Amino acid sequence: QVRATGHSYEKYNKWETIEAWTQQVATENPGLISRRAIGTTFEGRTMYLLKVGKARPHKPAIFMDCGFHAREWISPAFCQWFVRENRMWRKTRSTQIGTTCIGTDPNRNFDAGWCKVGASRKPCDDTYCGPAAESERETKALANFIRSNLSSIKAYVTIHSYSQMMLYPYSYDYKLTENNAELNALAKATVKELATLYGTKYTYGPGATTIYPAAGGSDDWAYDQGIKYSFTFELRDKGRYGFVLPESQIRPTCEETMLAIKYLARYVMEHPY
Ligand code: ING
Ligand code: ZN
Repeated sequence: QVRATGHSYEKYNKWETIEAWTQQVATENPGLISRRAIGTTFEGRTMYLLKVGKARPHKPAIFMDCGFHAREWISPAFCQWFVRENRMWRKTRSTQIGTTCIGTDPNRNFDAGWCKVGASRKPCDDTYCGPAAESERETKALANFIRSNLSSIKAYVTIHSYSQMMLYPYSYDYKLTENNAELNALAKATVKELATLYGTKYTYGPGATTIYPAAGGSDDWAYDQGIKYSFTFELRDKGRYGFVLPESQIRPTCEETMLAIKYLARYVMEHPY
């Protein structure tokens, strides 16, 4: 099997390597994996969508993204792992005038209680919500894609790190969703499944009370678009290594996360709406 130059599922790959890998997996698996561009980042890199699975019209889908936040390296590592493993086979860099500070927090930039709480209006802050909702090319592209495919997307999953949590809406408000009881039960069962492999303990619950109140997140936005199963995963660890999770933990982290995502996918499949 020919591999994209230097790519490893157990390393933190640089962007050029990941980009070559997206091309490679698509080419190597025609009829199973297809790649398309959904937009470009502020700095001109292409945003790729990998569609995994056998194509069929009106097929329900799960949309998952990785790498919203650049320092959360384990997140894109998991998306690469996921693409290889699936047996069905399946702060931005923007500048603005008036400040030398760069970037908007993509997870504060969605149109969900935008900049109401847990977000900053100061461009230099880590949680800067941007000049407007969807001001960023990256969030705009992602939101446009989801809006265009709302009838098929039954679940939304966004992978972050760290703190070992499974979160669901809402984070922009203390209100609970209409299906809170179901999301709670599903999260409970999913983190139980995750723990079966290495005993990794996840907490779970609505974002606002489980992690912190924060507006403009993609899971809240996706939920309010009508995607009833919407989750944020915070992968390993709980702070010992934090964002600099050692490469030796890529495999175990991805293996256990696979169990969780598979469990979730099966549940969503068996509960059509
Ligand atoms: N955590 C998320 C963040 O953007 C979050 C937590 C989830 C906030 C959903 C709002 C909505 O702060 C990380 N690690 O980025
Ligand atoms: Zn994050």
